[in-house]
Amino acid sequence: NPIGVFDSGLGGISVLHTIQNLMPKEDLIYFGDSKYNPYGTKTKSEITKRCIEICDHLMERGCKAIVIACNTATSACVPLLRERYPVDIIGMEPALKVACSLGENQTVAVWATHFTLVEEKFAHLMERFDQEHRIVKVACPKLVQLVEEDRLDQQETIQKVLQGYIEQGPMDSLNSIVLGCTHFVFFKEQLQSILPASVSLVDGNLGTAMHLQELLKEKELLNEQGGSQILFENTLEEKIELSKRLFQKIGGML
Ligand code: DGN
Repeated sequence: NPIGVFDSGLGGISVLHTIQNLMPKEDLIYFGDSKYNPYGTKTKSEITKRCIEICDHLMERGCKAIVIACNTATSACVPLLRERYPVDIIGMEPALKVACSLGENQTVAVWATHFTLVEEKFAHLMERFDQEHRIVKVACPKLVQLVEEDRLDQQETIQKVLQGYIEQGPMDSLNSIVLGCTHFVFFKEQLQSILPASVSLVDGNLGTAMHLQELLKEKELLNEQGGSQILFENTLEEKIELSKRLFQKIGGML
């Protein structure tokens, strides 16, 4: 049976790639909800409704586990989805823990959607770290748009947008930026090239993929043999070709 992976659009393709790297023998279905993108500016109940519809669909497809490859959707409704479905539901979380484990007194900028940053789930996460570290939140909606609109080759525009967000965070003694939205991982290289080499970029993709692998192993659901098949679905038919292109751009194998 396949593993279902979904996002509000195309950002989760970066997670899909990490999953494929780690578990090359699994069949994967990627579901992008581009028609309803962005989730970052929607209400909790709107996001939850979309997520239920998508998970119902992935269950009908026989998925043995579902990855919410979206920090925003995870903040909105992961407990509810876990109660509702009989398979493992794995979510995303801004990798603040990783960023704060890089040293003492870290200065960290967390880039995410507005929704993720104002939700309770993130407030709890902050509480665990903001006594000992300096953490600044930066909402970056334009980066989501650049991916959805197929504008990743517009280097100059991207540079300006990234620079603007860098300036919204703490510039002095910055140790790391947490990429707390799956769309942002596509900008990793370019962002690293305009930051001092001492600034680390941290994302939660590998953590999520490893967690998924552990859960599948526990239940003896890991595929030991066979090649993987990847199926792309989207609420906007015309985004499927772009999905495949993005997947290959970051090194995914079709
Ligand atoms: N990719 C989503 C996330 O990780 O939060 C959000 C994108 C959006 O819908 N704004």
